[in-house]
Amino acid sequence: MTRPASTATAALRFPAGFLWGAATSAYQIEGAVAEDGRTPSIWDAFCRAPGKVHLGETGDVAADHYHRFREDVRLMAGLGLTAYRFSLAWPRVQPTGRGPASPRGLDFYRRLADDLLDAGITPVATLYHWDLPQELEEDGGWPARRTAERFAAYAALAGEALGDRVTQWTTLNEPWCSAFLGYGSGVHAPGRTDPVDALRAAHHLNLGHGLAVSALRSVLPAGAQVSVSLNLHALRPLTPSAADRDAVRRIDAVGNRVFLGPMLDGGYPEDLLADTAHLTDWSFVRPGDPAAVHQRLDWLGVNYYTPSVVSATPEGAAPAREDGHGAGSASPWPGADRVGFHRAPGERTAMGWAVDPSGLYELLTGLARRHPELPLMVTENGAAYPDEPGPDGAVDDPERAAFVHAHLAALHRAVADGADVRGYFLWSLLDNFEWAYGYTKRFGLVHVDYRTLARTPKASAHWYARVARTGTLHPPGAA
Ligand code: IFM
Repeated sequence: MTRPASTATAALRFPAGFLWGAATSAYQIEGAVAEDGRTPSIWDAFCRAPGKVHLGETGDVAADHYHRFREDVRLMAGLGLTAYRFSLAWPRVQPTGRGPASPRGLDFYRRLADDLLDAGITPVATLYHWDLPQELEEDGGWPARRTAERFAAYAALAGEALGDRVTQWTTLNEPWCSAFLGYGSGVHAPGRTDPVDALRAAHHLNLGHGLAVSALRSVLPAGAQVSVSLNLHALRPLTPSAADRDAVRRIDAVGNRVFLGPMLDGGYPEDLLADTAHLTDWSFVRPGDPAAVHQRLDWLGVNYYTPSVVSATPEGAAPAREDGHGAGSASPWPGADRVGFHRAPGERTAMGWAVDPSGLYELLTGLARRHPELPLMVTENGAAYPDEPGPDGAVDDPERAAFVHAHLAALHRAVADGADVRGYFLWSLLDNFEWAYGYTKRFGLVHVDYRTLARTPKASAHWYARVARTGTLHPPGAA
């Protein structure tokens, strides 16, 4: 691709075969939490713990996708999507987290994949988007090594049952959130707050990923592709001082390289081990683990929303906590206690996150420089806004189209500058359950009325449909 003079006005053409997708996850949209043998996950339990989720809301019904998936696939086809990224609910597929698969659980995903394929939409399945079977949490959760081994067994069951239809797989979605929000700050399920448990969880997620890649490859047909989706942090120092640059290094270590190191380079970064040495000697990493984690990937999934601005905090002062990950009393950043987070400049979404597409460009081109052989996929990017239907029932969301346009232009620029990016998945297809925020944040291309469960594609969906159909990015509102 050639670099256009101005990405604000020019139409940008994307490579042939580029995947135009939208993404969701099981607990956020499916509902039907007690149907067809599904057992509770850590999120079912967390939602019921007082004060953890806005107004005590739950995923019990969510967008009722479990019963309405046919309508949702029709919506996707109408929007011209060529790919759909969804997650399998582990407690639906293997209800207790061990033993045989549930035929009824698997059938749901078989029917979904079949409908997608009939509509010409490539299914992209994620094995784990945060809904650990509660029984496995009661047996130690991710801080326990056996959870990684069980995850690999579940991956094999899922791959064996669905591999004839689903050829694109990712193991984990955003393991940083599972480890550090789930076991560090406790703002996500299961709500534990122990920095060592968070580091143990990070290692066992890495190990689970590596074992699951091997397990998937042993059951999937040749040509199937396996990957992982990481929410990488695009980091800026508050000032150019050495102390603030060291704050960036620390957050990069415990936010990014804690996964990139073992998954792509075969080991944990020395500086991360040093930063956390006062907490743990990392003896939970056994000989052989680095090789087990370090598996060839067919592509890497990158999830990006906003950059983080960090600084060193002087001794004795409380670090600023504008990290956009909820107001937990404990920190999700072990080994980086003296790092403060500041509001990034620029417009904000309803999450309070600054809109800054340059972070996406930096992540994609940085990965391409370090791993030139590894294709990339943007597996999540999007924005929440307070969208409501107008008197005519239409949902006008110009901010979302502008957000996506700007990020796709940044992606296009990254491709022009050498990044091998194969697709883009907008978060999210539907308005859905936004974890501790309950239903207060609407990320969907499609509005969901939570009273009637009626779906209404927003104006941004019609705009995105045109992008997907033409493979060309026009500014919103352009003729
Ligand atoms: O809704 C989440 C999703 O589950 C994981 N990535 C970020 C999204 C927006 O917060």
